[in-house]
Amino acid sequence: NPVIYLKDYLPPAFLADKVELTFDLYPNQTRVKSAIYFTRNEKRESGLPLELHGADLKLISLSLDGQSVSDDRYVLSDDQLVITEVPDRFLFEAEVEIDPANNTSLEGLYRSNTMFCTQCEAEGFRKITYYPDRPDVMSSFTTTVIADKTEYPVLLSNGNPVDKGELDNNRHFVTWQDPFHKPAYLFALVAGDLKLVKDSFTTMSGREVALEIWVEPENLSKCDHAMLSLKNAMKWDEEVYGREYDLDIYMIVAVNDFNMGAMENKGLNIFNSSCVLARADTATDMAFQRIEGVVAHEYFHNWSGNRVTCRDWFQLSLKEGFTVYRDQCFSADMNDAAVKRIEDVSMLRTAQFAEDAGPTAHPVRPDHFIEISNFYTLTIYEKGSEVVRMIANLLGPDLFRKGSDLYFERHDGQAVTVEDFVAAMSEVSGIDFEQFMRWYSQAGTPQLDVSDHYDAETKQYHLTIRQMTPVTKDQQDKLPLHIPVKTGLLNTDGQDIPLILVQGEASGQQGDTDRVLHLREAEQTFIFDQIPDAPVPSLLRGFSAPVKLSFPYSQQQLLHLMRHDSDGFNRWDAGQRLAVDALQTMVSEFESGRVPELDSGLVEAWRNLLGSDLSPAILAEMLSLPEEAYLGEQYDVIPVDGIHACRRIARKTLAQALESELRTCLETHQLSGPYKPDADDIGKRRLNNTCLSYLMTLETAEITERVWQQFNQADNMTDQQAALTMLVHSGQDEKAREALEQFEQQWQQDALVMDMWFQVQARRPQPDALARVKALMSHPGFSLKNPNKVRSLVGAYCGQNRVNFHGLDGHSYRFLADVVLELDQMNPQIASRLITPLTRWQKFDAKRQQMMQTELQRIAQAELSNDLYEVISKALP
Ligand code: DPP
Ligand code: ZN
Repeated sequence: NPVIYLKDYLPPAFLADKVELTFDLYPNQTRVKSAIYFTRNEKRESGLPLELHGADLKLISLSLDGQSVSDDRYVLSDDQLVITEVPDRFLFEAEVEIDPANNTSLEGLYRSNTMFCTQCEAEGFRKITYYPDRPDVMSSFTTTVIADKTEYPVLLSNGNPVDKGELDNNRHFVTWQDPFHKPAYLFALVAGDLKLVKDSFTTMSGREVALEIWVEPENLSKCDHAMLSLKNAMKWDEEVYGREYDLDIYMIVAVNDFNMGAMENKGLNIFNSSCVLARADTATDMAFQRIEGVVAHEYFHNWSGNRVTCRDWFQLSLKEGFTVYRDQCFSADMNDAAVKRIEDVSMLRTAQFAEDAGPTAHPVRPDHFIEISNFYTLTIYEKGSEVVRMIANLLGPDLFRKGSDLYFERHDGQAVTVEDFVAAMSEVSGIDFEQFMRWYSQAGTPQLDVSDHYDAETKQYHLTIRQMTPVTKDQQDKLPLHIPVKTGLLNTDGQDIPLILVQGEASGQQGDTDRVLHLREAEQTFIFDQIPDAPVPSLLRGFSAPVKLSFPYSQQQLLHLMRHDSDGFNRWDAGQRLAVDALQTMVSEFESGRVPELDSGLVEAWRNLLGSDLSPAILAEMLSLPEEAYLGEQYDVIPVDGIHACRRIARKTLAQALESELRTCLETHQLSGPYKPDADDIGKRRLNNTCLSYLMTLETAEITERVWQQFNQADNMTDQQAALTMLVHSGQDEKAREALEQFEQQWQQDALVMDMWFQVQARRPQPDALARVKALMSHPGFSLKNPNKVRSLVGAYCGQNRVNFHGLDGHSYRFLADVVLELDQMNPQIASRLITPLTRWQKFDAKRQQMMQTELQRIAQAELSNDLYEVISKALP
């Protein structure tokens, strides 16, 4: 299992000027003919052989400039074709045979139900034909697709259709031409019996673009939201980044079997059906919002990814971090910005921080890998986005726009590096990013410890910040980072104090009420002048850097921030800190055998929230206790049972104490009229279901009946699914069984809705969960070959049902190892992702650690894919 290093990067020996492909599609014996015009790259020495990638290919024929290549001139191995003594310019032609129907890895060309589709990022094109499968080889592609006319009436590839016609034996063909040079990872092909939803968009320069969403016939009614999202994204990218679409046609295809969420192939996006299909009665608000975000994300890649791509895969975050940042800003503009920020930060702090502290921790730009598929991670995407966000905040909106304009213009058509991006930002702003670049090379979540001191005599306020990045598995030495800490100070009335900084570097003007402190040293003191009384600091406003920050807040101070902070994010965060403190106290009581009781201060804070005039969406966020996973992150050794038990007790205590307030809240925010997935209605539904699920902890017949009514009568999936979850996760087994049966009856034909049905059961807290999950693996709707099903059942159980997954009998650990071993034979990418919960053994007690390690060792004994091997070898003690 060779390790690939960034420092070993060399430009390609040959460039491809032009590529012509012909696919003769058959499920088991597809023939792929390629004609590639190669030119020796002047950046490399002369005389180098031609090295092409290739995997699972059967070579039929090979020729150079029309002459077949004799056996002694090439070497064929498992993953390469090497031809020696080639001229400086030549035409390479090959024919290979592949077997899409047996391609269960879902990389390269494969079958999903009855259609053919592709996934080439990162290194899937080599499963289609021999090619320099690396992003710095960019070429124009012409693709002819031939298939049976009846079974595959629709034949798609990148670019514009330029020719089509009939052939013998009921076959037909379409030829597509993509004028834009692209790396092979952006190649796509689809063939199937698909139906079309069509619309159009007029670009800012007045060009009309055809928008097409291709789906299986039964899904025609589920495309409106994706289409609307696409048009909004196109308009937004013109307005906010000045970026216009460049082809005459933009296609999206929905596919049921897909490893990722979606793929930005030039002109022909291929989507996991879960990220495109939505109808009020089948998809939740969360799904609607995810679709909006993913459609936009893939669209934005047309510039941040396709027109300007990555030089090598170590630069993955160059396109992903930037594009996530872009889609987050888009969603914030389309919805409630504060809620969006809260959701994104919650995910980052829960899951990315855990990754950054675990055995697979890696920098935003990794410097080595075995299998690049393992690096499509929260660190590359979400932390990568936070790094871009910090740059954007350091520059401000106008300079950031100038910087992105420069980056796109200067590098259009090129494959570039993180340095090129940062150089553009530095050039337009004059900011020195040298220290900042450590964010790209240093793994681990920085910890900031802040202390303060108020001097009543000088009226000065001192903030001392210490930073420390913990060592990670493969990086021992960490250097101080350049960290923007957006700060405000509240006076006793809750108003922001004008900030006059007399020591320390900060952006903004003297007298502003928000200043971004520039922390550069391991320890630094910032001094504010003319502060009349001891203030309450509001630190890291808007979550201005992806760090953990601790400050010895008193309960009074947190209540003050919760009520008055002008920064919506920090108002929420103050409430979360209060709740974490209260829950940690309960967990200590639980651990020492006492009966845990919820601090009455928290009850009163929540009562105040319910009486406040916050918007429903923010109120719903603020009323939600931190998730078990986030609470777990606060410990070195996670008290799994204590966290689960105490969180339940806390929820019930709140419901008992605040029953009438919760009922009032529920009555005040009832919705009327048809379902709309807009920010207001989503916020109201979320608030109502939050209140209802608190009340459900009381398990009275009346509340259960109310939930049952909602389950039965809801005209939208958000309310139906929320009610189903409340029933299935309650202690009322009979009701749970009835609801599940009815739901299955209603939705068994709809695979995406059934994913939720699997998930709700996988997350059930009752101790029968593992037995149920095992039984559901034999359900006719379940398949180990379908990633959505695996994620909904096995992934949800192992990743989200912590109290059962970490059961002390160790059965769940064994179960996960068994599933992963079986899955690795079919789909290595999904197998190596699914194993994640077992790799986090360091965070558990000795007994659990030992059982988890035993399973990892058992897996290590087997013959493994590169993907799984890399993760297991990092995770083993
Ligand atoms: N399809 C994945 C994404 O858009 C990888 N590019 O993030
Ligand atoms: Zn992406």
